[in-house]
Formats: sequence, C-alpha cells, structure tokens
Amino acid sequence: MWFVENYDEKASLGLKVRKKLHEEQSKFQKIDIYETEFFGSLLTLDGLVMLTEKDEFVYHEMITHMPLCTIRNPERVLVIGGGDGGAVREILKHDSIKEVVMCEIDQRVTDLCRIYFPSTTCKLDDPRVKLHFEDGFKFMDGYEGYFDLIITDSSDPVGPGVALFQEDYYRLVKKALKPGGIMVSQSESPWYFEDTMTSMTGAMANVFKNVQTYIALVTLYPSGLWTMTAASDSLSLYDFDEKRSAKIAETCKYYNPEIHKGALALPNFVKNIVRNTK
Ligand code: AG3
Repeated sequence: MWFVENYDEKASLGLKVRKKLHEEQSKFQKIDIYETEFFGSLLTLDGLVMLTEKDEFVYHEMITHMPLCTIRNPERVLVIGGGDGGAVREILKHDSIKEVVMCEIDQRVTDLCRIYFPSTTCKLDDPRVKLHFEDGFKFMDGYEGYFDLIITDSSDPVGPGVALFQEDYYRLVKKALKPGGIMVSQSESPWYFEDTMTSMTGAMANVFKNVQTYIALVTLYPSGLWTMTAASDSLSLYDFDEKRSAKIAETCKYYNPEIHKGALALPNFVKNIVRNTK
C-alpha cells in the first residue's frame, strides 16, 4: 500500500505504508494517520503531508531557532497552528522562555498527535505552555505588544489555513508583537507555490520593514525545497547570537550556526519570486 500526495496533477510523492492507524473527518479537515515503512508515523491533513516522525525535526528546528537565536532575550512566543507540538518542543529548548501560547484551530489534530506522535507532543504539558483551540486570527486580536515571536505553523493556503497568508493577518501579527518583535511563517515551495510566495512576501513587506525568506530542506514536502519567511521592523536574521545558536545546535539534528547563515542564501529563481527587502 502506498500513500500518494498529488501536486496539482504535476507530480506526486509516494510513501510505502504498512497500515492506516486512524482516519476521520473533523469539523475542519480530513485527518489521516499512517504507519509508514521508513518514516515512522505520518500525519496528513486533507491529503497533504504535514509531518512524519523521522523528518519533522528539519521543519520544527528551522521555524523556531532561526528567529529565537536572533531575538536578544526571547520570553513570550505564540504559535498559530502547529497542533502537533513540534514547534513548542523546540521553543522550550531556550532557557529564557517564560510562556508559549499555541493556538490550533483543530483540537482533534492535537488529541490524535498525543497518541501517535509522542515525540512531538512531549512538551505540551509543560507549565510554560498554554493551549487554545480556536481560530488563530480571532484569538490574536486580543493581544497588543505582547509577544517576542509569532510563528505561523500552518498547512497550505487552502482550507482552514487560507487567511494566514494575507495582509490583514500580518497586520494583526504586528499588533500582537512587541515593538521589536519578529514573525515567521512557513512559506511553501518555490517550485509549486510561486504565486503564494510572491503574494505573501509582498503582503509582509507592506507591513514590516525587513522581510527575509530562508530555506529548509524538508524531504517530504513538495519538491523538498521548502521556505520560511521572517518579518520584523528591527531584527534581521543575519544578526543572530552565534554562541547561543551553537549551544542550541548541540540539541539539534539540522540547525547549527553554519546552517543559520547558509539558509539565508537564496537561489536566483527564488530571489525573483519573493519580495524580500534585502
Ligand atoms: N506545516 C506545513 C505543511 C505544508 C505541507 N504542504 C504539503 N504537503 N503540500 C506542517 C505542520 C508541521 N508542524
């Protein structure tokens, strides 16, 4: 048996599967969990690969440590989406963290991940973590000047995630951030989401002074060449704390200070797609 994710009838990814572990239609999306031959448990939402046990570290280390090693003294972080808990686990590696708020729209994702992905949900009961299950857009409206970092750990811009790629959303993010704060969103693949990357980075550039796209090689996402984009009025990912980065890297399987610098180097065709500020 093979799980196949189809990329718009352009290409597809196949993963050899031993058995299906769970299947349900939640209020928001179709949730499927499989046991794969090589990658451990696999979670898909509406038929799209979200994570496997074996490769999730790439995405979760890169969406968290790039901004966290750039902020002087990160204390409060908000994760929008990220119901599998992988981003929360990585954030809590930073000693200065006092509070991590996770706002996931679909509680079923988190409930099921607690059963099938203990390695990503392992820190969700830490006393510094607050879990909310509601619409991230509405939830954030209640905050002003509060977070050092806001991470958007969403699925593709279809279904429940679509609003998270638009300018209105980035304006709300800016309001909820402390004045010197930074945001990071997963920003898709330049091979298959060229228009999304152009429009979302353009929207961020309308709201923030610095917009910086960087690369994380996520094997099981479309094309494997995946991007994340940071935006801030005052912080630049180039000015990171190399010492802290090296210390965090001791606990990582992908991220390290060399990767931090190298991830910011974009191929020319990607530079042409994004609306980065430098
Ligand atoms: N968030 C990014 C998922 C995008 C995958 N897209 C696809 N397979 N077409 C994943 C959530 C991990 N915390």
